[in-house]
Amino acid sequence: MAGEEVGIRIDQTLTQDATGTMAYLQFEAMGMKEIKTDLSVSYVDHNTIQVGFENADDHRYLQSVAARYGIVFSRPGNGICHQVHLERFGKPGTTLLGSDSHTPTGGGIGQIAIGAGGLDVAVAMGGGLFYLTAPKVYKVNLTGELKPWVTAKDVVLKMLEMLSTKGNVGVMIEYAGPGVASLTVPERATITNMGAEMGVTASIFPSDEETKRFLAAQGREKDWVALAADVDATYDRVIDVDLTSLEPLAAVPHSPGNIKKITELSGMKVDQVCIGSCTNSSYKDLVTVAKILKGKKVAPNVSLGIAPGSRQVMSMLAHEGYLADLIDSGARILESTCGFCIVNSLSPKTAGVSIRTINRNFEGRSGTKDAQVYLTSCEVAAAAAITGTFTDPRTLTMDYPRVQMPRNFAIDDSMFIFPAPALRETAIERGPNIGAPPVNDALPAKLAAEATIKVGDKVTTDHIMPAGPRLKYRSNVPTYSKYVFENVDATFSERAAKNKTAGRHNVIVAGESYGQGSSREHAALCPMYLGVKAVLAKSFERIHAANLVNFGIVPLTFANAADYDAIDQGDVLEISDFRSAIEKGGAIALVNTTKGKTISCTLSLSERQRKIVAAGGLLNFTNQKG
Ligand code: MIC
Ligand code: SF4
Repeated sequence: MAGEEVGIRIDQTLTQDATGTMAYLQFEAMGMKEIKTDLSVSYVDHNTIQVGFENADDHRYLQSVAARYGIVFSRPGNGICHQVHLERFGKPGTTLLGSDSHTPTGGGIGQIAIGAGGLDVAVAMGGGLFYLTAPKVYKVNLTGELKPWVTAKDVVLKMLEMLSTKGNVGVMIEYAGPGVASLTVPERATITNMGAEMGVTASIFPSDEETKRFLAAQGREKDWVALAADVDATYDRVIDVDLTSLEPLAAVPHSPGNIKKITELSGMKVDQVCIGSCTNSSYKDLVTVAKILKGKKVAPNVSLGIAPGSRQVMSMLAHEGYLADLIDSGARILESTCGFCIVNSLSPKTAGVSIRTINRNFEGRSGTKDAQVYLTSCEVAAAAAITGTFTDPRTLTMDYPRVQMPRNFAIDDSMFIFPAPALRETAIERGPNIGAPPVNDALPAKLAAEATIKVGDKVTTDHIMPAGPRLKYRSNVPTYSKYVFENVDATFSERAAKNKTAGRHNVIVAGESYGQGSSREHAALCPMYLGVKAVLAKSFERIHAANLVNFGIVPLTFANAADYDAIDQGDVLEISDFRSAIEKGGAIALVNTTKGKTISCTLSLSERQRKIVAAGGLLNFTNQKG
């Protein structure tokens, strides 16, 4: 029944380095001895900047843990987790749980692929169920065919225009209809990838002849099964998208849901173009870019960075001569990693206009606070790189380069380290920056707190826990905690820590759709470390709400959204029967003693989740159960 909590078995897991260290530290803290999934892969793709010893130590820790517990290790340089997983491991009809919000990329190959916090992934690796709200299912009926220069990115930007970035919690999207057959697997994956920006749990395509061709070209035809929805399936909503009617689009600053037509932006000067990320860096994407750039030069006012999504893509571009076309155009060729997408390089100039083929343009996420980031297809990005302005690619004086999918991809799995009995004796290597996961106390009987910070709508986990230069502290919670809300309110962490020392609790007050974006559980873990006991918001996004529960922070919702205005930052808040009210469930009365007003809050947690928060989080809960 939609809305009820269900537990599902997980066949495959993936982690990446930035969330992975904490996931494996938690796996160890739960006393797990080996993995129970069919396949678990640990990718190193996010933080490869390696200024200082921290990242290199993290990589070595991950490699040693993988060897010891029977996990496949994808070495740095092998590519971005979602792109590589699609190429080498994704299997139609299986479940995949990943400690990264873009894990739903796997829906492009017919997997039920879901993003989650690292602790949930650790539990799944150990054979535990993954709990989620049984979803509502929307069917997207695709008809027609994309016109030249219009792409899968434009399909998903159109979807974002229709569904927006909020209000879709607890929804799964199934793509169907006659238009599906015209889309290649990587194009389908571009669409399912950005379901994360809508806040849906997962998006899925059928597994058809095209899926079979892709798997065969990857030497994995045996992984194929035919999958399609039952003809009499019923849906909570049906959305029709006529592919023929679409045109090139962009998400404009500062949300993936702010959609405009490229024709509305034509002529605007561009400072930077970045092509890559798990959304748009497949072989087909980059060969198309190479064909557009061939024989031309990057405009003098533009800096163009290109990061191929995987070593497979990079190697094929090199062997087939396309890499030379990119280099000759003046593009800056970057490693096959997340790179600029996670602020590891290429922050734009002050107030710079940056066109990116990525999936998120949250304010400040590029590393430059006042940068204006636009999200587009590779075609629009390449056109802007040569003209120096937003250009409708349909106006370029060339035919659309229709790139065929290769009959055979270049398969080379030599940069994976596969599990082997001899490796099971590996000693785990822990650098000095790697600490044990912090332990929380059980939920206090009474909440006596300050509204330590009040934020608005659509606060992302990037706002809560910045990445970029702070990323190297992911394995060191005491240090990373100093940067909670760094770019929103730089003194928050200090104030929260002071309250904690004085025996006062902290509460975060927020508007709608709190916790959008990244799955980073540090956005719950570090506030927990600072003594945050509850977040009171108008609404929450799925992964973040689950992470709050996992770390013993209560996600409370305003029963009446207008009461948001009845709390100011600094107000004293109390719930006299905090713990027992949470244990019981139902309505909760919070008293704002500063204003002398009682605020009614609701708690939409299952009984299992209420027990977890009462215990102070999932680690305590699991250890209690023995
Ligand atoms: C992102 O795109 O925001 C990230 C970086 O991939 C995150 C994971 C992280 O914060 O490490 C995500 O999407 O979950
Ligand atoms: Fe990496 Fe960016 Fe994809 Fe996140 S969205 S996995 S940072 S490429």
